[in-house]
Amino acid sequence: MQKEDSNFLKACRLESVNQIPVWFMRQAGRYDADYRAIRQKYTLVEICEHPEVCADVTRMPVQKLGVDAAILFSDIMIPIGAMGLPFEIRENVGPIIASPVRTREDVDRLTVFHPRTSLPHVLETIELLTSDLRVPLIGFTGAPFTLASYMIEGGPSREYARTKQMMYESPAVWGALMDKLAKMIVSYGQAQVQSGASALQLFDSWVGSLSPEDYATYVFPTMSYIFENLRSLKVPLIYFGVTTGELLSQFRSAGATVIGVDWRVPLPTARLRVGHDVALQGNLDPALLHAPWPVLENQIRRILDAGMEYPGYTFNLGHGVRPSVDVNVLRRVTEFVHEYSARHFQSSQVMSSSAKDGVIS
Ligand code: 1CP
Repeated sequence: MQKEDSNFLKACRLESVNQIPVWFMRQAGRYDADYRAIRQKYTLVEICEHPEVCADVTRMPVQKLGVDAAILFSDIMIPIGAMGLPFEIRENVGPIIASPVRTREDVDRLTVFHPRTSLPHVLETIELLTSDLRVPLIGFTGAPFTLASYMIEGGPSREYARTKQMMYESPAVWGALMDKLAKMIVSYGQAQVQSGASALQLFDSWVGSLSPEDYATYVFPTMSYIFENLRSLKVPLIYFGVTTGELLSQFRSAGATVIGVDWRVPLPTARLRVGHDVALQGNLDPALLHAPWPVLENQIRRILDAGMEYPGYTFNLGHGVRPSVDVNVLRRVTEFVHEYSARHFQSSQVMSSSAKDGVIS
């Protein structure tokens, strides 16, 4: 089967599928013993610098879970290092930046790099993967607000106080930072697709900390620019953030073609907010992966019943897989989504053909 005909890409293009495609955000990672063993030998950044190892880590969830798409193993911070801002990934914390971006001079020092020269290993990994993966590969980047939050705060944050302070107090500096990140994201996204990625996801994990008004003023123009410039690549452009229920209509008008929904927004509500000409992706609460199976199954059915109402739906979590999840549960969820949705599509086909027979006879 050509990757173009895969259920995942069909769902992203709003075409009909014979079963609902599944993948999991953060599907490669610490819940998996083989990943933990590789991490004994390499840091996360070192994995990314070794294309063979990085390709293996990317393939693992496809082989083990039977998911319908692979996502490049990387981190949203990798291109930030290439912009000349050193970072480290601290165990159980996340990205740490020793010299955060606070002034106009700090922004001006960031370089807009050429992915081929500065991140050749990322593109080599994509090339390796697209030659032998049987499912589409999703490339990704962080989106400007979320990247800026790490760059300005210097690490993970809860309040984003300094980030918002720069936004409100120094809009010109904020604008310059957004512009630089947007240019980086466009060229990095283009390079990933040119190397073989079949879709791009923009992770704006923390943009839900903004009000709809502030999103419209301080982020929307940058996101529109990015989507406008990535559109000609003709691949699905997935846009995801946490607690972004009130921003979903703006996600759609910014130009995303697939909207990632977190678990706080029921899918029918998300549909009302984004309309019918974009695809949806989501939205099981990752905490449910620890629930007893009957509870979990019930909630998956509820999500699938809503998702399958319209073409253009991919099953996923409402945020990333947690390290404590049992790999067997992820496998069982994947199988259940496939089987349940295949039965649904088969029976609706039978119903529509018997309805046709009824008209003829
Ligand atoms: O070394 C480790 O194993 C540490 C955990 C880890 C992993 C597995 C980090 C540190 N990054 C990653 C890989 C990663 N990061 C992937 C892998 C591909 C896959 O999905 O299988 C992806 C897509 C990311 C993207 C990423 N990094 C996001 C966006 C998605 C999300 O979960 O919201 C964010 C916010 C980051 C920053 C980051 N990197 C690592 C951590 C622990 C964090 C979050 C820190 C925080 O809470 O702010």
